[in-house]
Amino acid sequence: MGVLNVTPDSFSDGGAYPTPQSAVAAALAMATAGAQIIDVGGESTRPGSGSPGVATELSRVIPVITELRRVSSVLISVDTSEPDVMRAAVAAGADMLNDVRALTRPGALAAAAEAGVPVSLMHMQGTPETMQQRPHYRDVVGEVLAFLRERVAGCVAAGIPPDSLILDPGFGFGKNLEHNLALLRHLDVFVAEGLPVLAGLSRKGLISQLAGDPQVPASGRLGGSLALALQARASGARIVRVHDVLPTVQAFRIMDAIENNS
Ligand code: 7PM
Repeated sequence: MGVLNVTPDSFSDGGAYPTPQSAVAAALAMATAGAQIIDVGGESTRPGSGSPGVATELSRVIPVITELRRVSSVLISVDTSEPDVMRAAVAAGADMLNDVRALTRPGALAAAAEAGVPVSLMHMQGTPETMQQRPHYRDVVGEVLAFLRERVAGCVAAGIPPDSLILDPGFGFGKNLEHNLALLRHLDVFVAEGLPVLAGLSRKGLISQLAGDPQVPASGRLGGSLALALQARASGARIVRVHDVLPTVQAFRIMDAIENNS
């Protein structure tokens, strides 16, 4: 899954696209590089960020999804928590929903059920505004798992088929380094639920923390991002959300060849 941020303030790729066409060109480049899904997001969920509002989010993502659908059959995911954006995105051709709030906003469960597409459910502690201030867990793996199970039950009760759900522990979303490492070490626990697992680790802050240099900018985190993507893949993650598609696909193809299952 390649990340396509269509926000003016994206922290990690700095890429503000001046037009829908330029965003679509970036999406096509990721697809050519081997991305099977393009995740189009119009809300910055960076720590400390506010919500742009539904109208702004719609104006950012819908023209891009419409144009990408017109020119490509690559799978399109929409990164949103807003029911109106979910509905409009699927009407414009999106193939799946990626909600960092796991369909907790009013109307989101019903919108997703009506849309009839797969949904990724992510765990977050707190809100993007405050989540990194003081993350706390007694048992991070158990608590994240319990949350995701509760959301799966809520989705099924709302009429979403269980086999269209994807689980995501939400690396960096209300987690400190210790929490992120525990989730990564125990990713098999989530895989054992029997649903596909999505892991988003690309360019995240834990890379700087582990590399011992808080100054490493997002664009200098490729080595760490690749190590984390390979680890997630080895643990059974089925979808890895990344900014750097070409190097990630290259690394995955090498591993496929070594494992002789390419
Ligand atoms: C700050 C923190 C800025 C995190 C940007 C991010 C995920 C996601 C994002 C994830 C799923 C980024 C993230 N991360 N969706 N959206 N899983 N499902 O690095 O881990 O782009 S935003």
